[in-house]
Amino acid sequence: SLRPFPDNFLWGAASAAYQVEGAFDIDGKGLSVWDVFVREPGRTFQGSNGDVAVDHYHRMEEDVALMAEMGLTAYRFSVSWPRVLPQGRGAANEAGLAFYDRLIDALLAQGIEPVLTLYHWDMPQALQDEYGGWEGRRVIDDFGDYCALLFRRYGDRVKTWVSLNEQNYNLSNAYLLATHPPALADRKRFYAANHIAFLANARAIQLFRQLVPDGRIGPSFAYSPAYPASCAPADLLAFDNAEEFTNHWWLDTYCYGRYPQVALAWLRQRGEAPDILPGDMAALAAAKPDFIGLNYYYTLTYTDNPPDGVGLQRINTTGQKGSTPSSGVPGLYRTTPNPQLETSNWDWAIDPTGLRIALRRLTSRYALPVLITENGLGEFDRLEDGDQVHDAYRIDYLRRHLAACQEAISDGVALMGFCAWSFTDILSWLNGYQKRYGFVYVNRDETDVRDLRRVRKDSFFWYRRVIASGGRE
Ligand code: BGP
Repeated sequence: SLRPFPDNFLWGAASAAYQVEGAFDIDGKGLSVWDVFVREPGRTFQGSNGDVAVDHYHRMEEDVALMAEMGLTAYRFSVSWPRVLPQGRGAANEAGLAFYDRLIDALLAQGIEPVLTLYHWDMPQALQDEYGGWEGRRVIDDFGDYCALLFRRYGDRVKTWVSLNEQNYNLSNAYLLATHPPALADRKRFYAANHIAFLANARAIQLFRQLVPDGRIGPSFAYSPAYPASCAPADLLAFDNAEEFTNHWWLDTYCYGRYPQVALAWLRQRGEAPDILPGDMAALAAAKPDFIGLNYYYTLTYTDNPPDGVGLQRINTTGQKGSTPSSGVPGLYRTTPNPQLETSNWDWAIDPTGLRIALRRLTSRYALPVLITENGLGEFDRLEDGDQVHDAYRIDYLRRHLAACQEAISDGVALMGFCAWSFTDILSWLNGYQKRYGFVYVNRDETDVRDLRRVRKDSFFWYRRVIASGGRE
C-alpha cells in the first residue's frame, strides 16, 4: 500500500524573477543579460520579453493573497541579482532588497514557506561585459558576495534556499545551442563556464554554512532521465553516454565533487575538458548540498549516433507538434521520439513514471533528500466566457505526477515537497506568453497588454483540494 505524503510535505508552486516581475528598469534595478538579449532581433518567440512580464513586482500582494487562498505551504521564487546589486557587485540597491523583504514577510504572514533561488539565469550585464559572466573566475567572489548579502538579509526568515537553477540547461543553451545569452556554440567554453559555475555554487554553500547554519540549500537540476531506444547494445551505450554527459556530469560534481571519469577522458582527448586548478576539486567536494532540487518535465530516449552523425539542434519553440528534430553529440548519442509516450504540443514527452525513476535514481546514487522545485505542463490555454479556464489536461498531468511522487515515497525517497511550475502564467524564456503553466491565468489582451488580470483556472480549485486533503484528492 502507498505511504501518505508526510505531514510537513511542502505543497508549493514556483517562479523566477525575470519571468514574473517585470519592472525591469524600476527602482534602481540594473540590467541583466536577459534584458539585453531579448532586444536583439529573432532571439525569442515573436520578440517576447520580460519588461512587464506579469507585473508581479507591482501585484505581489494580490498574488500572495491568491497563494493563500489556494492553501500553498511553500512558494519558490528567485531574487534578481541586478535588482539588488545593479552593477553585480559593490553598492546594494535598498529598494530592490526591500521588495524581497515585503514578499518574504507577506508569505510568512500566510504560513507559506519561502524557498529562495539565488540564481535563475539573470546574470548582471555589467559582469557579463567585464569578464564574461560565468567565464570569468572573478565571478566566484562576486557571486559569493551577492549570496552573502542575501544570507545576511533574509537568512533569519528564509530557511530553504536553491543555489543555481538549472546550470545544465541554462549553460547548454548559452554555450552550445546559442539560444540563451551569450548565445555561443563552443564546447570548450561550455565546460569552462560550467566548471566556474560549480565553483561558485560551492562557494555559496560554504558561505551558507557560516551564515545560515540552521538552513538547507541545494542546486536545482533539470533532470531528464535517459532511456535506451532499444535493447541493442549500441543503444545501451548511447544511453550510458547520455547519462554520463547530460546528467552525472552535474549531479556527481554537486554531490561528490567528482567529474565522471570516462566523460572527462573523452573531453580531454578532444581538448574540451575544463582547466582544473589546484584546490578546485577539493573545494567542490567540501560543499555537499543538503538536498537536490529536481526540475522534472520529461524523459529523453537515446539511440546510437555515429562520429559523423547529428549535432545539437534547437528545440520546438512554436508549439507545433512534431517539429523537434533529433539532437545529439556525434559519437555519443542522439535523441529519438519514444513511441510509448504521448507528448505536449511542444513535443515534451509526458512520462510520470519517468519522475518516479528520476527520484529513485537520485536517492540511490546520492542519498540526499529531494525537493521537486519544478514540474508542470506548458500548454495553450483558452479563456472562456465568464472568465473560466478548463485545463483538464493540466490537472491530469499533475495528478499523475503526484501519484508518481507517492509511489517514489513508498519506494523510500525522502521527498521534501512538490513545487508546481508555475503559480500564475508567466513568460516562457523562448516560447513567449502563449505557453502557459499557471494555476492562475494572466490575461494578456492583444489590445491591452497591461490588463494582466488574474483568473483562477480549474486546476487552481483542484490543487486547493489536493493540498487541503494532504494529497488524497
Ligand atoms: C525550466 C526553467 C523555468 C521554466 C521551465 C519551463 O527549464 O527553470 O524557468 O521556464 O523550464 O520551460 P519553458 O518555459 O521553456 O517551457
